[in-house]
Amino acid sequence: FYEVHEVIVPHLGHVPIAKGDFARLPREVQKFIAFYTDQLRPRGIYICDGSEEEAHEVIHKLLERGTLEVLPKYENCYISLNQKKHYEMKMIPIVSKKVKSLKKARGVPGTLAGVSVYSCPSYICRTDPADVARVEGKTYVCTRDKHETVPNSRPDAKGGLGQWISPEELDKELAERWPGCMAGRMMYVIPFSMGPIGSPLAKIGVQLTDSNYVLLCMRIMTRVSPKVWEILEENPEFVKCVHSMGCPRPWRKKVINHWPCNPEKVFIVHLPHERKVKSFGSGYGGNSLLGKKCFALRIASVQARDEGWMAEHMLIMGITTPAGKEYFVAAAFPSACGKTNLAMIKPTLPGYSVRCVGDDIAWMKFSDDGQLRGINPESGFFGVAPGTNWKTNPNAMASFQKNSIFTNVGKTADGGFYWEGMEDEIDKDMEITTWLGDKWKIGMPGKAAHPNSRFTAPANQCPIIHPRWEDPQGVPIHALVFGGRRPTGVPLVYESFDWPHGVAVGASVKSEATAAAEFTGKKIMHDPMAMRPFMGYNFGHYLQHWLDMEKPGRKMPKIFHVNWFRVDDKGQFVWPGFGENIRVLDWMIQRLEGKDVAVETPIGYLPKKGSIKTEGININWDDIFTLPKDYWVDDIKETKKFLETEVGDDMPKALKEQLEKIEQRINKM
Ligand code: GTP
Ligand code: SPV
Ligand code: MN
Repeated sequence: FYEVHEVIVPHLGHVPIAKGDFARLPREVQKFIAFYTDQLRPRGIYICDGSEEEAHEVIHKLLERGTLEVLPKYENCYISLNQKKHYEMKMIPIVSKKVKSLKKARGVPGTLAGVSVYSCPSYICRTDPADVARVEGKTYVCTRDKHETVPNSRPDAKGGLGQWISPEELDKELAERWPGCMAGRMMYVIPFSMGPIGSPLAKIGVQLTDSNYVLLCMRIMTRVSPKVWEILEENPEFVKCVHSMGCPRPWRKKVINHWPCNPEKVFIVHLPHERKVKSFGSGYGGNSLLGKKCFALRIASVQARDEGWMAEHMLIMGITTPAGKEYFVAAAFPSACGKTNLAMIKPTLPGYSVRCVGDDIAWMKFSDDGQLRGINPESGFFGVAPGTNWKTNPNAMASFQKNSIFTNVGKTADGGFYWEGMEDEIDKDMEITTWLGDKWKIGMPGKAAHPNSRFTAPANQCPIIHPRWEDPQGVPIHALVFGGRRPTGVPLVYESFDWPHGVAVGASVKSEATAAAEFTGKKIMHDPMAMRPFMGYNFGHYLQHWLDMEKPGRKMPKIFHVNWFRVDDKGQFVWPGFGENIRVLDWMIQRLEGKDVAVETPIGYLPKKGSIKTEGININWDDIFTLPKDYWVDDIKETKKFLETEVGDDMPKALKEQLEKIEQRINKM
């Protein structure tokens, strides 16, 4: 446990350094800290070192304050399911009175399967119910030139592809939020690497935050390490991330669930030229863990544009065939549409094995030999909890049995996590406290967990994490996949004819709205490349960047489109999904291996009847693969209109041509 050193750094005035050695930080970092200390007025500066002691200290504070609650471990769950014999338990020195009494109530410390248990290594957190998802409406990119950020769209455009703010307007918005916003709070300085530390594909960031919950999650999601300071001594470039919950002391309003935030004033802005992110008012995932969407997608997409690579909202997985050949696939699905589940699937086809490299973000670059290679810039999973269970995603379940944080899930009376989808895995009569704090039981109206409740788990705890997931050179990417929630009309899988057609397929991605952002209802939304909420620059230029990736000498990956979410007239999914999705991956691999298992259709190559292995599952081929002409005539018309209206003048010519060709083919169906 730290002592507050009375170190007073002259140009910071009398703001104590609670931990760390300010004098030894790289010069640029000192300036960054000094500037924001002056503006935000925290009560102290805590320079993080990523150590275990630091985690214990922060957890201790959060438990004492009540933001986190201990969850007892999952004895019954994994023993009865015969999961890994047992997980090593970490001893966490918890000393607060409150926690001691909790431990007593459960009879901990005790033993389980011969392992001493001193305290539970996972935690549950309930946010202010007004702070539960990304807030796209309050997320901006600021550039002097508007056209750099948003396309020259047509007058009737709705403007969903990026949100621009001028520097002048930004100054006004910042002025009414930031000055003094950390008063009475500690400012944590977090040095982190996106990607394996020292990898040529990795990038450095430093985040300032007044939330120790955010620090705890950043420690899981990124590589927090003092080694970052050494890297910055050689190359002082880093992405400057500043985050505040926007709740200075003394608190002027009631703080709900020990989660001080400022929902009315949420404001997230990206300054791509300055490589800077400023996020105010929210502690939720994509709004506050700035290494994730803000840096690794919005800022990095600009870096990728400038440096000739790709920053995408994609999982990366390795699939080893029964013949022992391994293929790597990167797949982009909109938020809450199945990336984490696919990245970790437990294949149902014999002889196949899958290993996970990443579940949300891919940074990819063509190497000199023309091979696309990708890394996962993150080091943890921030996954959707509802729907996850030992049947649908046992690998995710195993990943979060320790050292994990559960946000806005329910809690069982025996101290476990609970969410919709776990009905068959707990006692039906179990008393549950919902994410809103109400008493609840299975079968009662309402939900135990928020639909966007999440687990935050270290990637290296995933039983199928790929041995090369931290390879500094990345893994070779053989295929790209797009998909979304498409209840009608869209077949299980199809393959694009070539790279430009594949780009058109990606640009046409649509999906039913999900709980990952502020949208409600079952509206079908456009989400080109699954990147609509995460673009850092003009979407038209981004589509051109995709087209420009194709160059002589490069091995262009095949591009596929999948849909796990087609339903029949009773609203039931026509495809079993999850582990059975290996059957679709198997078909893609047959295509990568040059097998003649496809038929040409107006939208792309579809599987020849019978070429998807369907033994052992009960499906109707036609339900899954028919292409209703009326549907597709309307669909391409609507997609073309959307892109032409929204991307307007910036629509790449080659893409326009692709869409026209698709339309012509469909009209001739
Ligand atoms: P983000 O973390 O928001 O980017 O989401 P994601 O794309 O990683 O989605 P995730 O894998 O967490 O899945 C979201 C929801 O879709 C969960 O409730 C899953 O249970 C459900 N889901 C995932 N895969 C399938 C599938 O193959 N079939 C069906 N029916 N549902 C699925
Ligand atoms: C998503 O919404 O795509 C997520 C969750 O992965 S968040 O980190 O909140 O963006
Ligand atoms: Mn995501």
